[in-house]
This record gives sequence, structure tokens and C-alpha cells, in this order.
Amino acid sequence: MAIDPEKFRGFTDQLSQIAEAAPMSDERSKNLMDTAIGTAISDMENLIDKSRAPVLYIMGRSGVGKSSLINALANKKVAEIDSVEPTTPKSTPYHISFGERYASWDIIDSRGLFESVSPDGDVPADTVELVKEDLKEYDPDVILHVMSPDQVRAGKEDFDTVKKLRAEFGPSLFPPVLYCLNKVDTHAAPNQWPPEEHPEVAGKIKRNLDFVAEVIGEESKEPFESTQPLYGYEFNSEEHIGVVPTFLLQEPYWNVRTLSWMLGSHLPESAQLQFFQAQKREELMRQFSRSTTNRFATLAGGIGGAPTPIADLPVLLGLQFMLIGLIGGFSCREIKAETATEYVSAMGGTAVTGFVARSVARTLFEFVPVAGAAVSASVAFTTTWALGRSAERYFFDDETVSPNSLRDQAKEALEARTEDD
Ligand SMILES: Nc1nc2c(ncn2[C@@H]2O[C@H](COP(=O)(O)OP(=O)(O)O)[C@@H](O)[C@H]2O)c(=O)[nH]1
Ligand SMILES: [Mg+2]
Repeated sequence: MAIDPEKFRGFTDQLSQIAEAAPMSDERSKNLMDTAIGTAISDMENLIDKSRAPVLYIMGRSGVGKSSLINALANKKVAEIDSVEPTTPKSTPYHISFGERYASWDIIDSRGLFESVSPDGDVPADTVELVKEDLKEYDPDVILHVMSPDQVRAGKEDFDTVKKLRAEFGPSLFPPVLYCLNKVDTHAAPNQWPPEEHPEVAGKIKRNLDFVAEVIGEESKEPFESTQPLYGYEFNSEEHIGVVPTFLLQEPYWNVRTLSWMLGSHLPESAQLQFFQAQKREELMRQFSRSTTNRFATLAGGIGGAPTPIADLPVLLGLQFMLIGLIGGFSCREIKAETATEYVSAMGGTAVTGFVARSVARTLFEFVPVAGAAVSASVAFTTTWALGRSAERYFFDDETVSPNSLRDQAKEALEARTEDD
């Protein structure tokens, strides 16, 4: 089970009941509820209601692991590995459907693209035509350019091909490119894996990543994981997303999670939910929960884009209930009021079954450290943040951690936020 846009709509219809049942609720709250929750819902709309399949376009020479990459990302066998690719350029579209996850993907495997690059490095007309037609037909969100270490240094014309194509299209029509450096195990002797435990191999991988960055002219690169350039770089650029090393020969694959997260976080918002949900990679949905918690806390605290903090207590509770439901949904529980209620009653130490708005509102109310009905910006932020993280622990780890015990962490998150702004 995962987030179904239909069910999400049913769930949001129930939210106003929380505000109505909250202590100190009045007419004014009811009206505010509609606007504030309306903002949160429309914020989630791009993500959930307008959710659509991501469209990925895969390029790379024969044998680099394009089919392996499709299977590794999708977490199931979709593409034939070691298939004989035609010598003429021709692409294969896959529509992959993940029924029980309410998700589907479109992946276009542009087989043989670089095979037709002539030795002098020119891009033959038929290749350019193929890519042009493909881009027009499929309108991909991202291009994944797969290569292997031995080609990185020899494959200048591959990079040039993409560059020329981009120039021909104009930068705004050409999707951003993410480079996947596959087969990094070829840097290692059989007993030198994984690279985290073999600095020599790690060094070779990093040098290759640096080389890619240099060839494509991306000076401003950041290690994607702040302490670990080994997992890849993210570029500060419209043209290139980043470069990520992988091992895709067999499970356990190596570093697919980084590739997935970098790719997913650069997709248009409407394509993100289906991209992440499909993969059955809990870690990704957990990160997704965290970014939603940050978003809701920010919205509640009136920081960043939101004009005013949600000072009205009943409205804040409604917003928090929605966040809890969403996190339940991201953890693959059914998104409905009963799921959020289950968390709330676990936190309150009361066994409430079903959806009882009044007891839910009362329990949530206990976590807001204020007297009276007005909530300060920092309280709105920290309480929402702490609840989100606590809900994450409950739904993802089966742990009952009171939001109160996460308050210090929430304050740190708030300080970090305020410094960012
Ligand atoms: N050593 C090694 N082999 C790989 C890796 N990924 C894929 N392969 C193998 O490389 C061959 C070509 O892979 P395939 O996915 O069919 O490449 P494609 O032609 O680009 O679609 C297959 O035998 C794969 O099993 C990897 O990370 N390391
Ligand atoms: Mg293939």
C-alpha cells in the first residue's frame, strides 16, 4: 500500500473535523482551517493529486549496463541484460507499472546511440535525428548517461555528442543530464570490495568522478553526501545534475540509493512521488517523509515562503494530523484518518480505534507547549517538526518516541532553518 491520490482526497476531507473538535475551536478557526489546510493541500497537490509517471531517457554505449540500471532502479526485472543491440540507433520504450504502489514509470532505452558516432567524433545525422525525435515524442524529465570507467577517458566524443545535441536543441528544451559511472568494480581486484573498505579503489573511483566533472566543465561540484565524495557529486548547474558511481552486476548493488535520491530530487515535483514510491526502498521514502516534515514545519512556522505562522491552535492540529497521515502513507500504510489516529493514540497512551476526532485533537493538543489559543512561530515549527519525526519513527521503525523527547532536535532544526533564510 502506498499513497493513492484518490484516498488522499478522502483523507483531506476529514481534516476539518479535527479543527472542529479541538479545544477552543470557534467559527474563526473553522474559516482559518479552510485557508491554512487549503494551502497545505495545494502544496501537496503537485506531489500527490497531480502525480504522474517520471520519464527517464537512458543513453550510453552497448554493454555499459543500461539494462542493468533499469532493473536496479525499478527493483525488478524489466529489461533484458546482455541483449544483442541493433547496430542502427533505435530506442526501446518501457512503461513499467508498479500496481500495488500506485506508480508507473516511463523509461526509454536509447540503444546503440553512441555506436554510430564516427571515429572522427562527428555526430551522424541519424543519431541526432533519433534523439530529436525521441525527445519530442517522450519529453523526458531527465537523461541518464551511463558509462563505464574505461570509456570515461576514451569517450570524449560521447560527452561532445551530448554537448552538441544540447546546443542544437537549445538549453531550455534539453533535459538535465545525470551521469552514471557504472562498473566501478573494474577498478578493484576480486577481494577489494566494497570500496568503503579499500581506500585504493575509492581513490580510483573518485579520480574518475573528478575527471567526468572536468570534461563536462562543472567546476562547482559538491559531494552529494557531505563527508563522502565517493558516493558522487552534485553539480550546481542547469545542464548537469551530477555524477554517481555504481555497481550493478548483481545484488547487493552498490550506491543505487544515491543515484535514486539524486535523480528523484531533480525530477519535477509531479513525478517525484511515483518515482520514489515504486522502488520499495524504505530509505528513500523515509527521506521523503523528512522533507515533508520540514515543509510542514516551515509552513506552520510561517518561515520561508509562508507569510504568517499558523497561530491558531485548532488549525495547527489539523495541519499536524495531515502530516501524520502523509508519513503513514509514505511508509506504505493506507492514507486515511484511522492510520493517523493509530499513531496519535499510541503517543497518548490511549487505545482509540477508528477515527475519533475529539480524542485525537486532545492528544495532539497535549504536545503543544502553550497556554491559550495563540501559538508562536517557533512553537508552531518545533511542535510540527517533532511530531513529524516521531511519526516517522512510529511508522518506519515501529517505535514509540514521544514528540516531547524530540523537542531539542526540533529547536536545532529551526535554528538551522533560520540561518539559511
Ligand atoms: N562487472 C560489472 N558488470 C556489470 C555491471 N553492471 C552490468 N554489468 C554486466 O555488463 C553486461 C552488460 O549489461 P547490460 O545491462 O546488458 O548493458 P547495456 O547493453 O548497456 O544494456 C552484463 O553482462 C551485465 O551483467 C557492473 O557494475 N559491474
Ligand atoms: Mg541493454
